[in-house]
Amino acid sequence: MNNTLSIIKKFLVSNIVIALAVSMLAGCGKKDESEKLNIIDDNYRNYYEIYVHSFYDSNEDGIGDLNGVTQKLDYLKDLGINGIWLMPIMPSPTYHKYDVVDYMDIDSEYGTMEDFDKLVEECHKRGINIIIDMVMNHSSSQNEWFVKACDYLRTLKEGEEPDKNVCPYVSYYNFSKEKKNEAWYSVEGTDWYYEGVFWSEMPDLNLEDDNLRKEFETISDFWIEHGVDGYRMDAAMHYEDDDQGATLEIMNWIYSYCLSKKSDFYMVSEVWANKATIAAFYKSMTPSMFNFAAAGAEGTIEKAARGQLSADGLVNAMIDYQTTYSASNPDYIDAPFITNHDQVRVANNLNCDAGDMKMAAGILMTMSGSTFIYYGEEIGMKSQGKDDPNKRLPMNWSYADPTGVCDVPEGADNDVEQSFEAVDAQLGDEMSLLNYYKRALKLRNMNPEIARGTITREDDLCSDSYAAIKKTWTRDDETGTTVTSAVIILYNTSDEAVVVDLTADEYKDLTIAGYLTLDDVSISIENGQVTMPPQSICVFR
Ligand SMILES: [Ca+2]
Ligand SMILES: [Ca+2]
Repeated sequence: MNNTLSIIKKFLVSNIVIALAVSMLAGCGKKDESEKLNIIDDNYRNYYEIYVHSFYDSNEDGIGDLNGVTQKLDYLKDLGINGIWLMPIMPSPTYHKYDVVDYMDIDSEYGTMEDFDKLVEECHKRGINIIIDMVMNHSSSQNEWFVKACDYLRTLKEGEEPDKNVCPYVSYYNFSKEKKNEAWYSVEGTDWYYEGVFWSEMPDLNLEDDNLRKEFETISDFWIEHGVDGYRMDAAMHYEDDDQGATLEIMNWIYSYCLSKKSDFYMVSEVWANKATIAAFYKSMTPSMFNFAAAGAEGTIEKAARGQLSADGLVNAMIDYQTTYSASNPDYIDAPFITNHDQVRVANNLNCDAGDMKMAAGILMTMSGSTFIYYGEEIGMKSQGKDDPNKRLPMNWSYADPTGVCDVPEGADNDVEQSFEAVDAQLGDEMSLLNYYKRALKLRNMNPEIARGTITREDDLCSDSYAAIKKTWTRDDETGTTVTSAVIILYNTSDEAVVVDLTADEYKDLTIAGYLTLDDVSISIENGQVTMPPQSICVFR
């Protein structure tokens, strides 16, 4: 179901999977690690969300930049990432840049178009796709579209109606003589108002206007020509706040346009809402919505990680997402994440409990779809309080070596105490959170069924403290032959070891394809019994 026609580009897989299974059965553990990876070039990817300002500063001006991202691609590749999402990179007056002045340029703080081209080239060399934040609900009030529209309104005589044939920009935004609610602001020097749902300096765009659509088609041509592989759609559910049908049509229009220009174009949309609303937006027939139901302090992942949700509850939630989202779009690709740039970081939510944080990472990395890691999550970075800048603090590359470490963004605190080591120290510690993430991503990259398979529940392997699912992946190989493979994923989310019986006929031939434990305890099958350490995950074939 997740794997039909349009989405999947190449199938390099099936034979490697079989070879891998055979080699592991034979106990062949000395092969080069890279040989076991089974990374498929489709739109199921392991993404990493980057706030460029706080990631890596290549020229010592204190601000992270595109060249800094390029310099850290090997770090990301080594982590197991094969997609990056850049938060807004276009010219903007704010620290967060979610108010765009020019949709076809790079903010000078971050670098140049040449730097961007170089970044894209270096990403693609490493098999890393790059998606950019496309902020289409609103522009900056300094965008020349808005400036010209307001200038034009100021030229109108008393009682004269605006004419889009004279000034097309007047239809790019929502102007009215009536202040409809608190989100409508006065156009200075006129008796007109404009809509700005998020902020007065973020006027809402009118995406039903044909001329504006042509602008975004030209903008899409521009970025696709510069090599982007997809968009992250900011505030997608707000395109037409009073008309969900119109918003779905807008999402479908921009996706269809981009797909017509690039046949494997990816799009993931921010619909910050509950499961039912996310499902409604899948009716746009665009590939992905972030799974906000699984994210954040009250989401499925963190609740299961801290033991508030049983293992059984966890796998039931996974199946529920699949059932609910696929009913709207059978080709959907789920987009789970633990937290993003708008949320309190997982380290805070889980009280910096390394075990719970590893469990959260393990759950995420065994979920279906394209996963998203927010930069710094892999080293357990903390946020502070509820203010956004404190959720976007500089990446802690090293506490000893300041090279590349960025200044805090405007409005953030300079003295946030971190609980975990920086990247350099964690890389050298096999039991660190960072190395757990690497193992989790490797497990995912070795077993493509984890992202792509259809989930069924293994009732006989489910209880409160442990539970198992099967993920079955059916696809056509390059010769057109239908190939099916499956993995079973067993979770012990409890703080106690559990013994699970695998002697039943359907389980007795299973072999272990990989596992995730909190420390260096290994998992093996002894006389048909598998002992699962506290907070562990095991993948069987
Ligand atoms: Ca810089
Ligand atoms: Ca809007």
